[in-house]
Amino acid sequence: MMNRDRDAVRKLLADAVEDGEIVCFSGAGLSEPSGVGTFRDPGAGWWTRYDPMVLASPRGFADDPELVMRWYAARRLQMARAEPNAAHRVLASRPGIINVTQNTDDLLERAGARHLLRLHGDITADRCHADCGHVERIDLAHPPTHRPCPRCRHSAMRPTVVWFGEPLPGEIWSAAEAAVRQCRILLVVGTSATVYPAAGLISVARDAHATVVVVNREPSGATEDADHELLGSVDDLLPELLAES
Ligand code: BV8
Repeated sequence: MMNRDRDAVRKLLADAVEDGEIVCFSGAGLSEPSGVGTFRDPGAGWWTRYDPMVLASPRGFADDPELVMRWYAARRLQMARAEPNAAHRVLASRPGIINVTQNTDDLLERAGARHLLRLHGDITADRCHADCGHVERIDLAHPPTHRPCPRCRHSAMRPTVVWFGEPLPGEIWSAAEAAVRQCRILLVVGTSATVYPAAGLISVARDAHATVVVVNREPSGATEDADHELLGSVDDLLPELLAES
């Protein structure tokens, strides 16, 4: 049964104070109030200007590495100007919450989140696409464009993110699944819940009889699995729902 009652959700979250009882599964909507483009919002989303299945893929990189690295440079410049918002900060302030994020930005870390699992990698570094082991931290305010790997010179440098068609990092995925299996509440925040296997964590939570609470600006792929769904902006709703009582 869908329950949009904020007070019931606030009490549910307040009662879950032990470490790991709450897993927060987040997507691009969590960083939207910080001015970071989402992926599917009409008009604003990166996906409306470029086809993500092309640009965020090994094939897209092989076909046009200059375009792909220009796309990442534009996103990195936007992230360089972004600050953690009130939703990042309240999630980071509750040490018992395990944050499992699809986001590749560093805003949850900068807000102080300690227990963080990043399913789709980290946009703040580049690595050799041939996996020779060379990795470079990126200054988001001065993002690099297409360049060869300086160590092996067999391939080019690419962001340390998970592209479509690439596997998620095995240890992080296993840790995320295990955390969701053991949680009491899965808090689904700011995601269309359309990318797999990440979105499959919602079914993992339901199968483990956890309560699924969705906080999103609009109905999403998580709506049908939600025990509670609150519609609104994350930076308004989360501080209210997770305020220390
Ligand atoms: C895999 C990193 C297997 C890159 C991302 C064909 C070939 C291969 C695979 C597939 C295929 N067909 C399907 C698949 C599976 C594929 C997939 O799921 N495709 C989808 C499109 C159908 N998945 C994969 O390919 C995955 N890998 O399957 O590997 C494998 C196994 C072994 C060996 C080899 C292969 C890899 C998927 C990872 C892709 N990388 N990102 C980069 O960032 O450039 S995914 C990308 O989209 C983001 O990282 C994000 O994680 C993801 C989902 O987006 P959301 O975060 O949900 O954002 P979105 O804009 O969609 O929604 C935002 C929501 O927030 C909206 O609902 C909006 O209303 C709300 N909102 C906005 N503002 C606010 C708000 N809510 C509240 N407050 C606000 N202020």
